[in-house]
Amino acid sequence: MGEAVNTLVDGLVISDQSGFFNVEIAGGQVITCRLRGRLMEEARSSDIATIGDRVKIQLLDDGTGTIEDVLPRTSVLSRAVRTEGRRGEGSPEREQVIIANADQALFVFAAAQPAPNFKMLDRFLVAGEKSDIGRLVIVVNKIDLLDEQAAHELFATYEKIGYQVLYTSAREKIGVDALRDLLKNRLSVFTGPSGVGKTSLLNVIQPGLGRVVKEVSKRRAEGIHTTRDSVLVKLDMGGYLADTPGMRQLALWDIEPEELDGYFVEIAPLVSQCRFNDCSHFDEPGCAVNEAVERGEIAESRYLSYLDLRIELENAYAIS
Ligand SMILES: Nc1nc2c(ncn2[C@@H]2O[C@H](COP(=O)(O)OP(=O)(O)OP(=O)(O)O)[C@@H](O)[C@H]2O)c(=O)[nH]1
Ligand SMILES: [Mg+2]
Ligand SMILES: [Zn+2]
Repeated sequence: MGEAVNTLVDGLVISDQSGFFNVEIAGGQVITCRLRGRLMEEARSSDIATIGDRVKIQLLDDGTGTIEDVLPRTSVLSRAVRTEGRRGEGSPEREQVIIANADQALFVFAAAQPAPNFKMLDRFLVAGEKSDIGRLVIVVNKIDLLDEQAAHELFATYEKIGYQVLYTSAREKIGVDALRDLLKNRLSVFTGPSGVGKTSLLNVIQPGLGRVVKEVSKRRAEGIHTTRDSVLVKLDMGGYLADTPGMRQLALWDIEPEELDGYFVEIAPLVSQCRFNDCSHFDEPGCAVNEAVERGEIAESRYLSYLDLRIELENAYAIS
């Protein structure tokens, strides 16, 4: 450990790996830091500092630093993960922050190989709506594998409810300019299942990075989790883009069953029209959501996602 130089420097966390944080400071220099002891204690139950965090660091004379302070976050995209901790100690779940302070989240799915899992997409959208991130975009990659019409039909439900859907191919370089326009000068994150082409898209947007991608295994089209650690990449054109490891599961964090309807953008505006103000939209009489589903104004698949998640949250609530 070096001696402290007594001034705090502002920085941005660009990677975090088992307790070591790479922090970019003014001028682009990257300093490897550890958390100050007091923060380390807090870090047991949540990611106290993670990619996207604005921090104050103390520079040490050996070229490393310590994170002294983490500034309040403007947005937090997170999920619940099981703690590996000892039984009977603490909570069975902890918050895993996917990214802090993002201006924009891009949920990347493949048009095919692997086929899109819409239940999973609906989970990401709920987490996104909860996160306070200003803009959520759905990226449909690998459109070279499907004809355009078919790809658009697959995601029509999401365009209809107002989400921006971008169709891309990292392989054929389709949609890359539109993607660059979106990413320029913003702090964005790529997240989604494994093997959909997140890293491939990043490599196309910023050639020369050489981030590793691997073939999706033929037998199990779900992919093999090539990217293991999240990293926030500084884009030459301006802005930052986080490449994150593909997710097999996304458990919702810190969402009460009663607030779930607010995170389904097409359900939220109807809630005040239900007869009962605590309507769960299962089968209560006078439910405006049910009526909209029956009239075909709300997609059945989205309503079923709502019901599944609501049951999941009620169950989680009952045991905690
Ligand atoms: N046909 C086609 N294949 C693609 C495209 N983009 C990526 N791939 C292939 O899909 C596989 C997975 O790509 P990755 O970029 O590693 O996917 P990822 O989403 O980063 O996966 P994880 O890091 O595991 O989360 C690789 O074999 C890529 O070559 C595309 O647009 N079209
Ligand atoms: Mg990857
Ligand atoms: Zn209702």
